Amino acid sequence: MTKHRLTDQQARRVAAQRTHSGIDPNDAGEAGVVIASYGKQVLVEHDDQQRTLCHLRAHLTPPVAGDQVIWAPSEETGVISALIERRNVLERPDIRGRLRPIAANIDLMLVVFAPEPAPQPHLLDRYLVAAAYIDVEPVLVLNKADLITGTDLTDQLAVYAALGYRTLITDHSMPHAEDLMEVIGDDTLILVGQSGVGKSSLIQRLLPDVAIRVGALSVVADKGRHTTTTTELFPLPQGGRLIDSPGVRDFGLSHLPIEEVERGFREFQPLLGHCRFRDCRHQSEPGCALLNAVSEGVISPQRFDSYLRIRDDLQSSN
Ligand SMILES: Nc1nc2c(ncn2[C@@H]2O[C@H](COP(=O)(O)OP(=O)(O)OP(=O)(O)O)[C@@H](O)[C@H]2O)c(=O)[nH]1
Ligand SMILES: [Mg+2]
Ligand SMILES: [Zn+2]
Repeated sequence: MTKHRLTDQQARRVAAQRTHSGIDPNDAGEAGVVIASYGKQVLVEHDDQQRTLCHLRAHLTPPVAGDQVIWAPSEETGVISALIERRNVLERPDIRGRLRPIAANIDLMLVVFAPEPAPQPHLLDRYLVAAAYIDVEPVLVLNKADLITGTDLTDQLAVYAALGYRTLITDHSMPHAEDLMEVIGDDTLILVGQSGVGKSSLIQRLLPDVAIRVGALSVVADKGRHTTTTTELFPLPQGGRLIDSPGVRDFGLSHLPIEEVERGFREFQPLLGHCRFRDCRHQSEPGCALLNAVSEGVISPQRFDSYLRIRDDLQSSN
């Protein structure tokens, strides 16, 4: 019960929002967390792990998984009257370039990759930029450890570990489940990554009694189909929450200003502002601090290439 009571600060925010949206501030309602959003209907979990499918009051910003809402029973379902201010929200542009929220109030982002399907170049770096932008700590997870051959992927993971990122090696039989549990703690984590890397399978391991859709890789690879189609929050009995998200082929960052992209490359930070020319584009200019760092092996050529690619997208979309 206490878990769902509003703090004074939250209550004030809700009251402010209700007044703002023309809703009677004396409206009864209780707090809940959004499990999943299906367009006009939203599944809310509230006291004692009860779940209620709710509609939205008109003009309310549609909530996403992880959102805290105020809701009240109404006929057979419920109705959401307010959205509590978000701590953060992960967003991504859709194919038409409109920014869409994916999930809210996230503590950690598990960026999952695997030997199969082969990692898309630059995708990990895009996620790291997205995580830095919303001030969420990313953890790089090399999954399907049973399929690892050679050292390419573990070498890649080591590059990120050397940059100070937390890293994990896992597989769905989870000999290292304790490592993952330790990372989760009481936090809300979102699992992101390409389709078929095993995000849902990891959640299934931690929640063996819950039916979760896990896909056959051949289907994913051949038809480009994604097994998980809705972002969904899974509360863990021992505390902590996992948010499963549909796999992606790419993660657009065209909505970010260039400074935010650069902030997402942590090894650039001590070098930015140290190029010979103040307006250095880091392309072929003499005295470029970034290019020098690449040739000295301080910045990995792959990471620098990711930066250039992300920057190209910004230019073409402006
Ligand atoms: N060999 C091996 N296969 C795995 C492992 N984890 C998952 N798989 C398989 O990989 C396939 C895809 O797993 P999912 O968990 O559905 O992948 P996903 O990342 O959730 O994919 P989307 O929902 O499409 O984004 C399934 O056939 C799983 O059985 C693993 O650790 N090792
Ligand atoms: Mg999935
Ligand atoms: Zn430069």
